[in-house]
Amino acid sequence: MGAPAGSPPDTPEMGLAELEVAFDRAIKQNHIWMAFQPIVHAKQHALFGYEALMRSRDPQLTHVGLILDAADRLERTTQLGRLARAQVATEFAKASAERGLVFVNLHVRDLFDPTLTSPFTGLTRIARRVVLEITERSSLEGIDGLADRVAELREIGYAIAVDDLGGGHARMGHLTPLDTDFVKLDMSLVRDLDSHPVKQRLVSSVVSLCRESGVRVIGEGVETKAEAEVLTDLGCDYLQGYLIARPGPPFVDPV
Ligand code: G
Ligand code: MN
Repeated sequence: MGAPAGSPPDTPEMGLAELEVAFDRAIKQNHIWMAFQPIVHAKQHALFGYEALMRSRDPQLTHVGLILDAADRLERTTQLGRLARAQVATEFAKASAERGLVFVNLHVRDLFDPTLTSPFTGLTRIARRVVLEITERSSLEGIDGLADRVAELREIGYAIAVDDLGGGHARMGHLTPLDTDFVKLDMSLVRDLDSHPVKQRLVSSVVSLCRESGVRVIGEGVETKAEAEVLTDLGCDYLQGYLIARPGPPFVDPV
């Protein structure tokens, strides 16, 4: 049997049974880990927080895309999301307050996962230091109970970010139906921003719309000084990207 159409070319052509063995091993042997990438204030470059990003050191499911595909095919994305959030909570519970906030990616289908609001999970306990990033790539429109659920999450202390704004299928005219604290500009908008007047105008209108409603803007995937400077001049609040630092292993705080 072949890989499903549209899969990345390096998807191993594994049947479900074989894939399940590989996926279980990756989880049991701690081959899935969380990297952290700093987010800094645009003007002073002082640390504001980190985005937690899933990584793989599995010999077979060698990168995070393969892990996510496997979880999808095996219908175990909920389990994978819970594992990632538990790992983030463990790392961040040990981190000093100077580490700031931790931004955690949340798939829309995990928005209603009861572990997010259960008082017994690690992430809930540190909710006041957590920003849940919900991607704008999959449509947020027409999800029943979305506004109530977001209100419930914020009540517990989580902040909310709309991720990847302006990337993929997102419709810019339609900012977002979410009541949000942060907006993360997709890196396709950030790339070569200094030489693209149209992108500059888009970023500038997103920034002013956000300002009006007290939403803070993060530029993602910043790779050059010129991109960082233009973002800062256009009023973007925070920066993240290889220019500042690549995602790295969990930090160790001196005790
Ligand atoms: O979908 P989301 O925006 O959460 O994805 C972030 C991804 O972008 C991560 O996989 C991260 O490793 C990657 N990334 C972070 N900074 C940069 C960057 O400056 N350039 C590029 N090309 N990718 C980046
Ligand atoms: Mn993200």
